[in-house]
Amino acid sequence: MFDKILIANRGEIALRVIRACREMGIQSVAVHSTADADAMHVRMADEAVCIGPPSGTQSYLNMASIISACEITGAQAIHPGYGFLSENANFVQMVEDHDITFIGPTAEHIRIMGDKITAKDTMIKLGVPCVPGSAGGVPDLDAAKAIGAEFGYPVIIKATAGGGGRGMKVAKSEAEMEKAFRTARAEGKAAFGNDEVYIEKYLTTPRHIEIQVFGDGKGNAVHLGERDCSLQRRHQKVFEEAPGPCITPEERAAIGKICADAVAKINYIGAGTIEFLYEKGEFYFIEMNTRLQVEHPVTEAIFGVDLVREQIRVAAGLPMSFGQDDLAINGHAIEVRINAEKLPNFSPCPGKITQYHAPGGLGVRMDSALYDGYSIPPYYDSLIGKLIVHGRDRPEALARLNRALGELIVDGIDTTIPLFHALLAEPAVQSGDYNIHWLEHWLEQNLSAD
Ligand code: MV4
Repeated sequence: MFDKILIANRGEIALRVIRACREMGIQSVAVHSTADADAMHVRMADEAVCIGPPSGTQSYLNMASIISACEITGAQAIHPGYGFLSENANFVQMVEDHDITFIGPTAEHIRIMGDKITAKDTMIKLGVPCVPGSAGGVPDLDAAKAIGAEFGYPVIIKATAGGGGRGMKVAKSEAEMEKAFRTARAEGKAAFGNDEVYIEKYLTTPRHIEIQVFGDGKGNAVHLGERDCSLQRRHQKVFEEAPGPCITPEERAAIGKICADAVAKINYIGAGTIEFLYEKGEFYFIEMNTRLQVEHPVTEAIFGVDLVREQIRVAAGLPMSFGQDDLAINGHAIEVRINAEKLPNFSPCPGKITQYHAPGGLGVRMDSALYDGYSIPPYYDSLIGKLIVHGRDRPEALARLNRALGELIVDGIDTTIPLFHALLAEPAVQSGDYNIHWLEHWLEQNLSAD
């Protein structure tokens, strides 16, 4: 096992990893920008190294600085958290070239899943159900129109280097194809330097269901059920739950086995998430994320496992501490993302926290790097906390969320807390009867954003 791990991240996820290290008797090294000198992750880690100026590009994305920090402190492994360098195959390569262990998948797996055409092709070969559409890239407008005619409109054109909603355009008819095709291409080129696109049948009212998988890199893998993350705004998740309110145990076991078998077959190592659209009882693969996700705590809550501990174990060459037969769902968990944002437009709202009080009690977990008097810097993501509640069933989790939100105090800035009070009063949220478009429609009608 490692003696010392460097955490190449900040905020709540850095604390999350430091906590796992401490429970495992591993020393932790924080890295930070000059703007984060007073940040909680710097205080909580055993050591800290300043790696650059405020901008993410010059600090948390600065590969050379991070490797240097490892060499100076003698850290043997790097945990990337999520975002920043967590899915950067070149970084993984550089880490390994310096004989440091990357706590996460191989550069090759990150590369495969980072290119959406290669990812989909891989999943098809592994027997994972995908959205019907083009076999690989679509070279020109004529080929695009042929796909539209074959699968029927509407279709969606996606940049292969995209993901998370960037470089995607819907064409509702052949008349819309030219503009949609050119725009998706141009966005792919501008945002990622890659204009390759592929086309899928557009599913109009799906749910976003993602399967948590975990592999040991030696051909063994498990699934930890699904999370329903359908409540999103502009491709940002705001409310996530597990298990999915609409997924039956039979559906879970079937899609879970397909996913676990797929990642076992490629010797996948560590945590991964296979994202699906779910419509009319069918799962359709869209993307795989090769990292620990923001919403991993809802899975931890219902399965009673520590996913970060497992990531560290398999990275050190140890077996996972559980197999599929050891995993059973207990109750229901919900996470809400507390962002430093001002409603109704969700505009970033950094500033000084004059008062912070975290909720507590049975079934409540607050993952946050906030403290009284902390100043949220304007340079990074607006996520400032995650409130996760766990109950014996969905109604109990909802009631507990309502209770915990009432205890939570974040003064001095605007946050998304009022949004969750309002959402909990909605019959559709109470019944779990929503799809990926529900929140955008609700916001339009209730918050009149923009
Ligand atoms: C789709 C789709 C409908 N049909 N693909 C959006 C982000 C990226 N992960 C994939 N996305 C979508 N792909 C087909 N064939 C609808 C979306 C989509 C979406 C997906 C998940 C959660 C929220 C979403 C919001 C709008 C569109």
